[in-house]
Amino acid sequence: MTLLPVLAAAGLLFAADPYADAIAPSTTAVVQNGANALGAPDGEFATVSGNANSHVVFDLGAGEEGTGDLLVHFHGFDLAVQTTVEFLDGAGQRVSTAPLGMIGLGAHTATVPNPSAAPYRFVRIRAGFVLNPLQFGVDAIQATNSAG
Ligand SMILES: [Ca+2]
Ligand SMILES: [Ca+2]
Repeated sequence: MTLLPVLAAAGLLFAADPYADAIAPSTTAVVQNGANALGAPDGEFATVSGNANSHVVFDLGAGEEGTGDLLVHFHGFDLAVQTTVEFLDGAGQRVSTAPLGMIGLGAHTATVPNPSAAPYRFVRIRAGFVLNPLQFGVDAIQATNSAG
């Protein structure tokens, strides 16, 4: 561990971890075992459920904004759940939107192609269709920090 300060000083470490730290209070969906969606993937997942007007908002952390594509480590209960991901900045303003199809039962990782290089702190996942309820598990939310 003594190498870490040296690596950080050399700019070789990310200043912050790329995972969600919290579920934001603006979440309207029902989230059970929410802590399981935070931090690095570990096989333990939170369950998100709600109607087509509900959404869940993940907070990557203050000063831990992500960039680039997003990885959603999910646990599918339905064969396919179509959702929309909105990337929000630290002020809650939307910087981009992308579709997220969570395909397959059980544990999978989906890549959400983020069309913007703007940093984002919050990730809002909402139902992709008017009549499509939200029902999925989340193991972890991870920014790839691939842009910029
Ligand atoms: Ca974080
Ligand atoms: Ca987890």
